[in-house]
Amino acid sequence: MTFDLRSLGWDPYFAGAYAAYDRPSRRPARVMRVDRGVCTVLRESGAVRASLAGSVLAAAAHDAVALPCVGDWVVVHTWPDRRVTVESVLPRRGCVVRAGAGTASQGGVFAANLDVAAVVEPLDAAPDAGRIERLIALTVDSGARPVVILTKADLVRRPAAIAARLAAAVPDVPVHLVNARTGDGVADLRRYVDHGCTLGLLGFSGAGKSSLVNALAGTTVVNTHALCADGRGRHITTFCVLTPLPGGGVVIDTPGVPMAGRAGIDEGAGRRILSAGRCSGRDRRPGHVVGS
Ligand SMILES: Nc1nc2c(ncn2[C@@H]2O[C@H](COP(=O)(O)OP(=O)(O)OP(=O)(O)O)[C@@H](O)[C@H]2O)c(=O)[nH]1
Ligand SMILES: [Mg+2]
Repeated sequence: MTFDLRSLGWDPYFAGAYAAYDRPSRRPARVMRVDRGVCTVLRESGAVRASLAGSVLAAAAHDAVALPCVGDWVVVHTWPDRRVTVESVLPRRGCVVRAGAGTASQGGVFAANLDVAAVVEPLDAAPDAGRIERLIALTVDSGARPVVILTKADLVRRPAAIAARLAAAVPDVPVHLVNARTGDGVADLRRYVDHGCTLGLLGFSGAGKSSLVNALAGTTVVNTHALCADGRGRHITTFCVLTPLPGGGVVIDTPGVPMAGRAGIDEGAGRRILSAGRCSGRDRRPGHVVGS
């Protein structure tokens, strides 16, 4: 399988940064997954595992943020014995840090180069406007545009009324109602991956992030699992994973964000709205539930 890099998010910003590295046997690639220091990257020719070159390890010794993370664009070198190494991480347009991590330099990089960061919140588990605001705060400075996706619309009696109440708490942020089981509302999310855009999904374990990835992909690409008897998620997704979608664009699934505490998050930041990304579908009416 081959990929048009533009459908994975390659654009003039990254092409400009890559120009300095363009040499025979080097190619740009996007990080799909990082597993114990080994990256799975997508090149035009498909997915390949790549270990980290000494230059990347040396940079990471000074600052953990220099380590490649999911969503990064990197320069890979294919050696004569067909080994592939990550030689450099191209400058990020932005990255999302973990709740409580404070700053990226504390090593909490979650995912890089998101165009849209979706806060995923299930309707059946007492959705909480404060929690949604805190997750939106995580996207501040990431350069991504925040949206809210309310999942499990089939499990409550008046989903539209709950959505309208939550939407009022996050002015200027589009709010979507989705039922991943039937696919209702999923088509509206596709606008966020138009033109090779990158949609990242953030939310607590069991919120339905991986189910959304599968619904967007139209097939099962990541595992999901029923909740525990007490309604808690099982932390089924333990790595960030980037999935290319049919028709272009990519979605990044993430492990459940820890919900305890709010250290390192500027409360006011959650109320500031990020600058618009380069995606289409910029519906920015205050308190608006998309599709209602
Ligand atoms: N009824 C209903 N169930 C859903 C919906 N979306 C997800 N689920 C179920 O919720 C459970 C958890 O979904 P996941 O997609 O695994 O949740 P997750 O956010 O990826 O969880 P972690 O990987 O643990 O972070 C699964 O049993 C899903 O089938 C929905 O729209 N409606
Ligand atoms: Mg998951």
